[in-house]
Amino acid sequence: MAIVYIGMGSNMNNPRQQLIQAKQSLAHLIQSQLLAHSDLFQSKAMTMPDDDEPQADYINAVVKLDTLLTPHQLLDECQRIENEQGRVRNKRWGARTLDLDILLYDELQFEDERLSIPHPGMAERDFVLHPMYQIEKNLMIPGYGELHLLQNKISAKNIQCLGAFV
Ligand code: A4P
Ligand code: MG
Repeated sequence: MAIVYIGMGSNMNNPRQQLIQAKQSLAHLIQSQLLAHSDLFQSKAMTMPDDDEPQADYINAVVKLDTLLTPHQLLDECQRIENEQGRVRNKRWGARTLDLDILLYDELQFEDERLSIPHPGMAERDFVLHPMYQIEKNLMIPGYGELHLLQNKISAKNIQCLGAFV
């Protein structure tokens, strides 16, 4: 049994509703149990430096699960849920109905052509660290260090907590 954290994000087609629906799908995931979830957070879209197309704000949250799925099986399930919710991939960091990122899978550090764990960039992202810290104060992020130290370094001034994720 592995403990996993999944980051959820949406900035298209009623983001709040997208996250609610995705949380329900994750709660029904085979061989898995939803253990906890953060509040909902809103932030400005982080975009590619050369991308000047305006994007709507994101709504983000983090959920914690236990699972018997392997990392690749979990990625398949996350991509199935993204596709069910109308995810279209046109450009990197483009607007999306739903993005599910596997942030952590136990203490695993792993990289192949489909999967990088921990999720790249997570240790510098306010919209990942602050929701995650709500769920778990004492957590080691493999390769990056303790969550509370990382979270402490990242200002919360650019994200707004929208309250309970229900
Ligand atoms: N992939 C590799 N590792 C993982 C992992 N740990 N979890 C691969 C999930 N997928 C992983 O992802 C591209 C490929 O990454 C997948 O096919 C999978 O095999 P994608 O979702 O198709 O594309 P993407 O999300 O545009 O790319 P990327 O690099 O994953 O972007 P991020 O890091 O997910 O960032 N601004 C705000 N405010 N809030 C956000 O949530 N999110 C993004 C996307 C940009 N700006 C944002 C936010
Ligand atoms: Mg992604």
